[in-house]
Amino acid sequence: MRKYWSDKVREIIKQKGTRLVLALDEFPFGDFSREECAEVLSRLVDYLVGIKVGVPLMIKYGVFGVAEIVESLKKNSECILIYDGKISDIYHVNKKIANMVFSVGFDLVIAHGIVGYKGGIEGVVEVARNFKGGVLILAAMSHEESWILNRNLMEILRRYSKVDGVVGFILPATKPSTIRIAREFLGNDFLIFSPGAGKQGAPYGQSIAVGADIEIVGRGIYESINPMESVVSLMEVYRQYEGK
Ligand code: BMP
Repeated sequence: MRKYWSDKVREIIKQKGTRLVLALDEFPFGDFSREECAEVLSRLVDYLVGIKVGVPLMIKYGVFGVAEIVESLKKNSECILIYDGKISDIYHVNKKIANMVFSVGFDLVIAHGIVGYKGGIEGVVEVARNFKGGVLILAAMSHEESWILNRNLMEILRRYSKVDGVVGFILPATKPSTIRIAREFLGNDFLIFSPGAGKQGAPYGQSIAVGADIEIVGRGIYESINPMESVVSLMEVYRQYEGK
């Protein structure tokens, strides 16, 4: 599945001329009603490679409520849907979580690399293979005290790059050296998604310059007065990296 998902994501990047995945941690945007928000999202989707839905939205709307939103977005435009539960439990619980989210239409799920594969993330990977979905491994994080996790970067990359079903890694834009190191180690077969640009301080586009395929942006878009203007202006930033 690795080649399938990396080709698919890179094809959408080419088609849409952007590198952006929206982190949808809040819904609706500002004071919009749910209907208005759905409308804004359906227009934004043409300027997004994908949408990442996390735990806040799942708690608010439940897996089927989120599935409804997800399905309606997929109708409008090709778009990769990512569940960011940072799955990090033992094998059989991970399996249940992965089964639920893949069965409602998610394409990729994010799992915590530090948990370990055997008896842990293996549960997510097995389910992903059944659904022909993919797993993205969180290999380093963007926040201040993330060094506790990040010092394990090489071990996580070594371990998970051997696992069929793992299609890419999440690496922080706020720590560009982790992206450089990972790209050099992984080569071009794996996808790299990077959060941390905008509100967390990394300049937009920096993660792409050092080897990421995709930038994940949340508040910079959903808190913006004009989300459409924000996604269009980010396209200009990513245009510099066309063909990279
Ligand atoms: P924002 O652009 O609003 O800072 O959002 C960043 C998004 O990326 C959030 O959804 C967060 O869960 C995610 N993220 C992150 O910020 N740092 C990490 O190390 C890993 C993440 O998944």
